[in-house]
Amino acid sequence: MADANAPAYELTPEQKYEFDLSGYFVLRQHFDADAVAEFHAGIDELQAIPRDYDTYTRLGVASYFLRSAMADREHPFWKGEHRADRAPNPRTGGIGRVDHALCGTGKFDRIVRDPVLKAIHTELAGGPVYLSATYYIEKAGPAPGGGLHNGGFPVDRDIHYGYDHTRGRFACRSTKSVIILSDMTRVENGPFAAIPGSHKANFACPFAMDDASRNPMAVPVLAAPGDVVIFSEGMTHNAYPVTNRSIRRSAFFNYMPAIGRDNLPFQRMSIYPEHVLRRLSDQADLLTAAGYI
Ligand SMILES: O=C(O)CCC(=O)C(=O)O
Repeated sequence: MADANAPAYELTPEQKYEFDLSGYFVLRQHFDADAVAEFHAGIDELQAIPRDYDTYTRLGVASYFLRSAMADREHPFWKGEHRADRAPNPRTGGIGRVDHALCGTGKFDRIVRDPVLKAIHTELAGGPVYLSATYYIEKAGPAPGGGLHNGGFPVDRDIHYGYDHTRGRFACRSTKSVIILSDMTRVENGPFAAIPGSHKANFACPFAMDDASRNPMAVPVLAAPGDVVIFSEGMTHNAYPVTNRSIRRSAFFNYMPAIGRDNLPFQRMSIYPEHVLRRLSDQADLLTAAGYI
């Protein structure tokens, strides 16, 4: 008889080895074309939300500036200012990133409910996880890749990669699924950038961190729409610059085993607003952090 408690998916020995060694692996063609189209529609919905403090606060979505903008209605974001690598799409005016995306669209719910992603991130955490951040990134080329960030050194207990040798299981504090929504099979299109193995680094990276294309340790993670890049947030990462005029879109889902430094009160999510908890009431475990009061 099938075990009702068995996880929906278990990492293969190859995936475990690759994740442990490199800090990431790619699930190829995890989502089909219909799902990809629905996620694009979700981004369109998020971009259509008026960018004013009261609307964002009422829905529960957040500016990508997070705390600094959400705690200050006078923040330049509300006056239309943006970071260079988050400039709105010059062709559509669409904003480059909206945080707490689940609060502004139901069109990412298929990702929340995805049993395989849930099982993978649970296995990588070594126990139950909750969704601590959901957002998309859109860049209209040409656009910078943004600064490479994180790594094994200095140790950051809130995001570090871990493997528990005593129990023989992963013990990662923060892992992400990057759902690829546009063609990133060519480096010109600005694929995800990774420094493989950097989640275990014992030194700060001495190479250029402001641009992956100038860092000899970085590699492009080439991927197609429907692929999912699974990575440890402790691995040094960001993106390659988009050097042509393509539009680059991906959705980010962050899974953590417990509330960390960044969760309260305006950074990552620790509890979702009522309207999201109602809509996704079958996923309550993923939407609230253990121990949250
Ligand atoms: O745009 C990307 O692919 C990477 C973005 C990134 O580094 C992040 O969201 O932490």
